Amino acid sequence: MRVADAVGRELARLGADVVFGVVGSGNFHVTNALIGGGARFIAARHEGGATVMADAWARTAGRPGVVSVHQGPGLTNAMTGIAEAAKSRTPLLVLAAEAPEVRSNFHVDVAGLAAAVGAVAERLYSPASAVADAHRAWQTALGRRTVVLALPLSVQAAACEPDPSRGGLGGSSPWVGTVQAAPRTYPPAPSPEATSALAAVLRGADRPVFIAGRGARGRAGRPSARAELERLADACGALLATSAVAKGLFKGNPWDLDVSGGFASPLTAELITGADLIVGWGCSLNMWTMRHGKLIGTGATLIQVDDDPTALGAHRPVHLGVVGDVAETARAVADALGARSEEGDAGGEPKVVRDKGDGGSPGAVGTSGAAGYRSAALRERIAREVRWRDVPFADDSDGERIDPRALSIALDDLLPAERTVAVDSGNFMGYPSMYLSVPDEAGFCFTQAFQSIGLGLASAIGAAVARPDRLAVAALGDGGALMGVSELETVVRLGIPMVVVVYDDEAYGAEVHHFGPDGDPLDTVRFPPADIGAIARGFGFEGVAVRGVGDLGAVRDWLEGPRRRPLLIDAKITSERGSWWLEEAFRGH
Ligand SMILES: Cc1ncc(C[n+]2csc(CCOP(=O)(O)OP(=O)(O)O)c2C)c(N)n1
Ligand SMILES: [Mg+2]
Repeated sequence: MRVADAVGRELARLGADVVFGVVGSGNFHVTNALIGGGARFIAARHEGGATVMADAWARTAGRPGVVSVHQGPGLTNAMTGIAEAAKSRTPLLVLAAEAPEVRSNFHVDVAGLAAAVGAVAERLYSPASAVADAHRAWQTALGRRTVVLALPLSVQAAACEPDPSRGGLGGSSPWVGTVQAAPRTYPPAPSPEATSALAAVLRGADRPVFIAGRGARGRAGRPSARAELERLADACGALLATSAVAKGLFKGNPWDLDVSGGFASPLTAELITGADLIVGWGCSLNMWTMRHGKLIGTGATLIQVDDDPTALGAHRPVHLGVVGDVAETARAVADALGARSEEGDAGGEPKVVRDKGDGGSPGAVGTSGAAGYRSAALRERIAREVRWRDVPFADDSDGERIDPRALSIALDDLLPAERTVAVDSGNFMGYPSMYLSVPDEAGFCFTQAFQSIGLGLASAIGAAVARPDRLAVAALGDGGALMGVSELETVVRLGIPMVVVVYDDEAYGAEVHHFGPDGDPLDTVRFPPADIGAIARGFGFEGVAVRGVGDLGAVRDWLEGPRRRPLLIDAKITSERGSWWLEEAFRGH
């Protein structure tokens, strides 16, 4: 058997069941072997798109993504997506054909490229070791790493016969003996000392807030840590928030403050700033999530729980760092606090012991739990005010252009609740992130760790493939939309009934708002109007221009069905105002 076939088959057997890519000569056989092994292959139109699709698929499905690329330019085209995935700790395996001979036109330093963007470099070293090498790469990816597996052309083409005495290719692998040892306990439980220390701090807290991050999301077949965190939060009266990448995790909980950080609503920011204890659960508490520390009240205690010891204190000093899996730690600490059992609490109302009636200050400790930060009046206030769409604003739609807030609120009303929202980068990005609700954390795909524009459409495609039961909504700026435009064809070809919303200000708005106030010339970042609806129609979309909420009838009609073609909404938005959340971004440059 050829190495390319053995490796493809083996990866399919290990669980690579959806593979994205762009096929050239160097990854032709390995891709076909994956398909032969049962994988579904999704052809993208650009390797950047393919990689982002695989990344978004992995985030949404909670399993390792796989992307297959040609040697040389296939890999260099994929680099932005690889950087995004690596920074996001997405479990992703990049199958990168390699031309090792320096004289080859296709030669690049694959390992160097991988290392340059924080990915792990792996390689098929020889025909004899190739399948074991692929195993090792898969295992490393499972450990939440983005792995670039170089597939040298000569090794791929060589013969490799599995040892028949050890079972051959099939149900049980002849190479499993080479798999890296699993961590001693998985998921890692916190130490008893750390558990009691955290329980003691929670016991003493008057106004605790939990902020859950990526590490609280479900992965590798495990559900999210929502149930465990809610049980613990009930026991100590904590309010619940998330970082942007975990938006939706506590959807429906009456104490959910939604996203902390730049996207936080005024009430969310007020309540987090008022906390005397903030616990980051699988959350780095970085400059985005904490608004450069502005959301941390004077004297507040900071705690971080993470299964990766190197994450603790990486962005800001914490008073206590706990090494442990989020769900395991929350469960252990809830037990230590004597919280009611999960079974007993299932579906039960969160406890509010006594209302002090002041709308914000903590209630009294009761027998079945602690009021902590919670009171009946605060619960009502959260229900009334926590969503951005409930914050009053002066609508500056003028008939020619629609206010992006009014647009987003109208779309939130129109689009079905079962949706997956994927957001590109740019000035506009806060509008969909803040005004569109999502059903849970899998319903929000936020590929922003590298702050690249142009990834939003491919993110939406990957998420849509993972969750075909939900309506995929890609929210893009006009710049990002045109940068990633080739994948419109992929949406049409795959028959995905997607809604693409373009917040079209005919500019790189982020730069306009960044430099405009200084009086700098802006010609390099402004563009003539483009009929993006017509461009989309050329790809096979339905395309509509929207200049006011009155134009959204076309969206309503489309949603009613039969949704035969995907829909692109070219929303001509007002753009007088820079986004307030971007000030944070620019401070982080
Ligand atoms: C790949 C890449 N190139 C350039 C940038 C710099 N950049 C950040 S936002 C932005 C403008 C994006 O324009 P658009 O998609 O229309 O969104 P808007 O800011 O107008 O809302 C640019 C060019 C970037 N982040 N990523
Ligand atoms: Mg723009």
